Amino acid sequence: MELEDLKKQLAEIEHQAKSLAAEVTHAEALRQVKARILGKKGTLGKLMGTIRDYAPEVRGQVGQALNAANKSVGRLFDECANRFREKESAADSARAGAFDPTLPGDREMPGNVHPVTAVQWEIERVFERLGFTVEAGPDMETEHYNFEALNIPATHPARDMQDTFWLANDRLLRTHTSPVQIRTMEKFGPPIRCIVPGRCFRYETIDASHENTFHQCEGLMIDKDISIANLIAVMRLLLREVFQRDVKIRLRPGYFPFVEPGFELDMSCLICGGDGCATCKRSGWIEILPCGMVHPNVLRFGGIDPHVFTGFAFGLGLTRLAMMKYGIHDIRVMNSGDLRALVHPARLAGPTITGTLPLVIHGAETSGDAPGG
Ligand code: FA5
Repeated sequence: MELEDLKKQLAEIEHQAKSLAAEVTHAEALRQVKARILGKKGTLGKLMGTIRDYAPEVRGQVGQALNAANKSVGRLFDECANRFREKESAADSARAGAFDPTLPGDREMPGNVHPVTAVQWEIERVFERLGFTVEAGPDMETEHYNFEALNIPATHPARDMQDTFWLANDRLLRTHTSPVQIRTMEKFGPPIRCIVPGRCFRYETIDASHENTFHQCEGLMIDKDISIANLIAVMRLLLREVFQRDVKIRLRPGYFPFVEPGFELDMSCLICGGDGCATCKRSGWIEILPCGMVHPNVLRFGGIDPHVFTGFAFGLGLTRLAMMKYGIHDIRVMNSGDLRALVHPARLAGPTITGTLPLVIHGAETSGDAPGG
């Protein structure tokens, strides 16, 4: 085809495209028209492939003419498509109802501290008022601090009660916050009044009240003439301050190689009111505060003369305390990233516990009647 003929044909195609674009009423019809003209087998599409049939000296002009037509038709169809889109979104808005500026906007979910952190801060405040310092120790501990210096030698059966994750560098993930007792004795010497909130790890089966990663808060008071009466008074005060009321507790003998005598302090389960549930393993009691008088051997390991100084220590189950305080039925919620857990401190911040929130993981039922150890 001569160049002049080609130009005429292109003008016709553009004219045809204009009238077709003016006629189409919806997007699907536009798509078909577009295919008929710009598609590979369309009127213009076919011509686009003919450039190489022209003699080299006119190819430049042919290319220019074809490109100009292609651009102008493409722009025409794009404008048409935009019109359809605008029409559609206007129709959508009309369907959805008119915009009402008086409606409240989407509410952002406020951030909040984790329930364990909230309880930890509260405990820190209580103890700071009593003149205690807040200490910390490493999560990755040596066998010496975690066991040996706490009067638990390698052959001691008590090691079985706290199986843990042993690391390639001969260290272990600490099973409790008690190693920091020794570290603090070594660092400061007597008199000592400190608490140690922190993360602990145990290799154990997970259920409603047991996690492999949980928080404890150690407490240690060493001075002259410290007695069990001091221990019980401080424990009572702690629970009263945290729960803002007297909580039913029971003290029973408990064995820990690093205290003598040792006690288990249980509190009445606040999830079921003491009737028995999965969280308290149907016993009505939650084991929360093991404690006792620091064993003379432990004082010696810490470089303190047991003939001059005595002391008490406790290992509060911080995660379980947070569960009791905020009515969280299942410990697995705590490390799950379930944002509903973060609602608790804000919602229940107040002088009393007002009930429990429905945070139950299905299948959380556990067997066995013994109080959760
Ligand atoms: C100890 O860890 C002792 N170090 C506590 C202690 C310190 C006793 C000082 C005497 C003097 P126990 O293994 O019972 O003890 O753990 C203490 C608390 O941590 C428990 O009462 C419980 O509330 C919590 N706890 C223990 N294991 C878990 C677990 N797997 N998941 C969640 N909480 C746990």
